[in-house]
Amino acid sequence: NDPPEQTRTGMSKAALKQAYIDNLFYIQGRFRDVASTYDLYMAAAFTARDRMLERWVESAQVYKTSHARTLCYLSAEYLLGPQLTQNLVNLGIAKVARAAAEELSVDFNAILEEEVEPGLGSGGLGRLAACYLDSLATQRIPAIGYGIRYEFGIFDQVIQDGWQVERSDNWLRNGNPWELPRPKISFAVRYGGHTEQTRDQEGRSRVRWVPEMVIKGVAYDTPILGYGVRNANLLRLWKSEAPESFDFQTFNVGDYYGAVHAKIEAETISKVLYPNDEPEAGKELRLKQQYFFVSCSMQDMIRLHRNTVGPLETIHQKFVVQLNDTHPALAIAELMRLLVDEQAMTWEQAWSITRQTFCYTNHTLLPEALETWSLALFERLLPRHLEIIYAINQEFLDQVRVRFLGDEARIARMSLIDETHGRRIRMAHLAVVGSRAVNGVAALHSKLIKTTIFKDFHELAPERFHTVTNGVTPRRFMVVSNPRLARLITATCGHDRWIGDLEYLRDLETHADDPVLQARWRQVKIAAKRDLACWLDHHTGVPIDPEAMFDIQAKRLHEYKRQHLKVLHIIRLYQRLKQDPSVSMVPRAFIFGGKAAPGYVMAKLMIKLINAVGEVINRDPQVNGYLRVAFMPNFNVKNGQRLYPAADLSEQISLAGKEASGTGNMKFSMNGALTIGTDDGANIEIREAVGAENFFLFGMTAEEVQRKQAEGYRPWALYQGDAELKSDIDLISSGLFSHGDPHLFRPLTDHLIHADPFMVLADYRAYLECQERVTEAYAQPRRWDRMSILNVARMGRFSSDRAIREYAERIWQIEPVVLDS
Ligand code: 26V
Repeated sequence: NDPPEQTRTGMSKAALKQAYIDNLFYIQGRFRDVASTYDLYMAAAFTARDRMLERWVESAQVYKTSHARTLCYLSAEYLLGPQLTQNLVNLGIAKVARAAAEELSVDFNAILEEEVEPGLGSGGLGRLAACYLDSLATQRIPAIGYGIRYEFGIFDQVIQDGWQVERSDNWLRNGNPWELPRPKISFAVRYGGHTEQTRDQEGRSRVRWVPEMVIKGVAYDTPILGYGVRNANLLRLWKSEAPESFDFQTFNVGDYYGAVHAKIEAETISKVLYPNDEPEAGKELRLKQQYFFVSCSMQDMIRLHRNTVGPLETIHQKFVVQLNDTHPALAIAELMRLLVDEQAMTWEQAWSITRQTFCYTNHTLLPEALETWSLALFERLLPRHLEIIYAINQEFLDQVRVRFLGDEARIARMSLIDETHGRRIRMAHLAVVGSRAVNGVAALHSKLIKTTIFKDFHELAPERFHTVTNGVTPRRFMVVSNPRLARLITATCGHDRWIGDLEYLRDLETHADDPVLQARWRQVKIAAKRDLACWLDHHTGVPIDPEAMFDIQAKRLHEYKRQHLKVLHIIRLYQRLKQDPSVSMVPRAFIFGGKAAPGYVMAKLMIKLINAVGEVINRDPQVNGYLRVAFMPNFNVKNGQRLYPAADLSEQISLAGKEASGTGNMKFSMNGALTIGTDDGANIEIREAVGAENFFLFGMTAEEVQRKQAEGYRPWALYQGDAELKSDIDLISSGLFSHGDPHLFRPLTDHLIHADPFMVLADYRAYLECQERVTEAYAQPRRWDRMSILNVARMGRFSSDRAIREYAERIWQIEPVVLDS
């Protein structure tokens, strides 16, 4: 038993029990017998947090005294997911904490359901940032994650009459036990106004920015623990507020309403997350958000450097800044401004430091996804930064001119200013020019950025281009979300070292044919399928037989991800059954999950189509013994954790060349699902790792796609030339799935037949044939089990720990810092 003074840090069951009771009383003001489930959740969270703080303070101290090189990860999104179990696992007390709660008659599963997740991201990019935080701490890399403390995260999705309806995500409503407000860590952020030329005491010319508006950013810190180590890092999110000097008398004499309005305007900046896959369309607030968090973060970095080692000239030796896509690329201009205008450094020295500080990761090749800002908007909001960008551009283009004499077309292509679509600033070009390293997120993607969007830049400086294939954290996506599988793996391998070093999963390989393991493996899968079926029945009213093959596609709704290709497959099977009711078929449950950007009409129509097809199939007794379709509402981290363990088949069917990496593909495979996928993103590397014979590959390669597009792609001919394809599409236009209305899905079917930019029709046949091979394999359970075990055994490479080690060694040059004890 711990002595009573250790009840805030003790790890024994007795100490944890006492801590629950104390936290319930002293923080929630409740006795055990009147506490709500939410009170109990909060008490558990505070019990975990108390134990995290010790490691956190210790890490901060060691990082400071060791002058350790530190990473600043800048990301507009962090899709953290529920924190409690994750933190208990990383504290190493998941089991004993549950036992302690249960001895107090607390239903631990019920309190876990109470937790609201911080949905501060829209999809893969934000979740990647969260996996990297976990792995940075686990790999002992000193790091600070910087971002925005959105008051409203990604919307909650409800399905009404088959349509997506968005509900605001008021995640802070009941308080957030994981964060610590730091009111003393705050910075002024300025907007608008104009600049003036002045001279300093030595007579050198300087620029003064006279802003129109000043707000402040306040730090909110969340500790991030590593697994199996004492290291803890820091996620620092900025909240916007009106400045302290806000004062009705002096601010704006007599203008009470104007003053209140200004306060609201300041608070609006960190109010809401814009999904990153929504076209920005002149969203002034989004630009304000980007500058807001970047300015706070750069000021904080300078402050930290001053507090420790000192001379500003060495800041690039102390810090590396990693840009998670272009959303934080303004940091390059902001650091220049801080060094030149506020710290009186020369332009040359400031630029040399800046260029050595930043690294940039690109996450998409889609041309419509590359960020640009209209020059007029930019100038109005950030006049000084526009001057800085002009100066960077001029210097850069002068170098290009010298290298490529007279090649004016190249100059226009490489300029930071796009003059072809009304003058716009190209954020990707700013990111490349201001960084010492640029990387893609999978091998194919990294190759493609060098030959397409950054071809000219690659010709200029090939040594700056790198590749780091994405990874995901096995702590959350195996241990937390699939405890049955984790236990079976540990029992089979005879150790749990795989949790901290995923390559150890290889120890499973020799057991792949063991009938005993296979039987247990199947039991684990069916148990997860039962859990999911129960949840889906409860939330969608679609009953699913756990014995059916669970065929799952869960990801953002996008034409390039081709959820409609999956729908065509379902319709084909439906028609086959209707035409010949005696045909035998492996029963399949098709499960979808994913949100559509609120303004993306086609993606929302795809959701409606999935639900409409489901409605017809699920209630038709002639087919519903073989086919079921369910749409999981509100796919987020928490709901994802219900899907991955239960999947037999993982759908990764993007058009080759379009999915930069994908990370869901990794989460499914790590949980024993087999993949049906195209030659795209990380699919290619997953297939290499697990073996071609354990992966269902279909469709065109990225090269074939390029060739076909160059030749002139004609979907109409494909539609006319394939009777089954035609009849599947025609069935949608017939009104069968829309209560007789032939118009509802016309935008979708017309677009497929006449344009089909993501070549659904070109891959249709290959996809159906490949699905036949899937069916055949599933009909042989022992073969399937073997493939499933081998998939898990060979997924070690896709741990985010490996990805972080590659960044640290090849790109950041940061060494781990070991804490003793
Ligand atoms: C942005 C936009 C903006 C305009 C409309 C269409 C559109 C479509 C996609 C995007 C993507 C933004 C960046 C992003 O989230 N990329 C994802 O990053 C993941 C982590 O690297 C990666 O696994 C995914 O393949 C990639 O799509």
